[in-house]
Amino acid sequence: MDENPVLVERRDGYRIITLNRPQRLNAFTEAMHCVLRDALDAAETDPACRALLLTGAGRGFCAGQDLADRLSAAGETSVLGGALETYYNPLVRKLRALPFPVVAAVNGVAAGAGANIALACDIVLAARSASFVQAFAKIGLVPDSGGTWFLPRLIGAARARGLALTAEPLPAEKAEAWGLIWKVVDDAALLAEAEKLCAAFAAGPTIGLALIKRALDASWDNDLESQLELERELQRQASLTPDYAEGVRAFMAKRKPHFSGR
Ligand code: T3D
Repeated sequence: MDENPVLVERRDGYRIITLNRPQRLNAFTEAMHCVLRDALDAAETDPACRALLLTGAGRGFCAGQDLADRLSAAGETSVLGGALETYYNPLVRKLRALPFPVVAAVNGVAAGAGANIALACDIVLAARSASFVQAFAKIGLVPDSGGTWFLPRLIGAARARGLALTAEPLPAEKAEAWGLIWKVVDDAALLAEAEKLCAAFAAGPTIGLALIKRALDASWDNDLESQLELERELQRQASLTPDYAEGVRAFMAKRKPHFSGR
């Protein structure tokens, strides 16, 4: 059993969560899922937390499910589905629904569910040496953790099928060029860049940012008419926040806004 499969650091206005099983490229065990779930719940309920940075310890971001837990001593596998229902699916839902921006700093290889958990984050920064691998086909599985949903939407059907069916690694620079991720950063600059982004989000209009997440997520399933209606409603909600009033006042006074997150 790992001592600390997930590390949490508190910064001014945001938290850094580090997947911490570097000897297995931060592959998921049940214990790691449980600690991560608690860490995300704690961040969500802390009013001082207005952004989150997710990264991995060592040379990898996350290699998905720890396959050592999927083979019995007799060399047998078992029927899957339970872990998706209990752990992976709730994790993806939580990352999408957190009421502040989530930045993934993909420090190395992101494979299997590890790749798709990164894609579930709002902004994906990747080290130049990182890669994304839909490793599932190599072991007879199907991309999960939202992979079959995110991939075609982010990079189109042809590229999604290519990645999922061949399980070929996609280097970070190509992932950026294809629009799979936000930005590639030099390895040595990755964490500083991700922290800079989180600090900026932590000083931002948090409710407005959360509403932006909601609007963009809903757009995948809406027709234009429904989306226009949703934008009207979310704009109404945004306009009720003190941060909106502060934003307009600061603009008119030609000064920097001081957003409170309310
Ligand atoms: O409930 C369910 O099970 C359903 C949910 C499924 C979700 C999934 O994520 S299924 C997909 C699981 N993940 C994979 O299939 C990826 C397996 N890993 C790899 O293909 C490769 O390790 C990488 C492409 C990620 C990296 O390759 P490389 O050459 O850079 O590193 P490596 O030497 O393969 O790995 C380093 C160590 O990590 C190695 O251990 P060792 O030999 O040094 O003791 C390797 O065995 C270990 N490791 C890497 N990934 C996993 C792992 N150990 C257990 N599980 C892993 N997923």
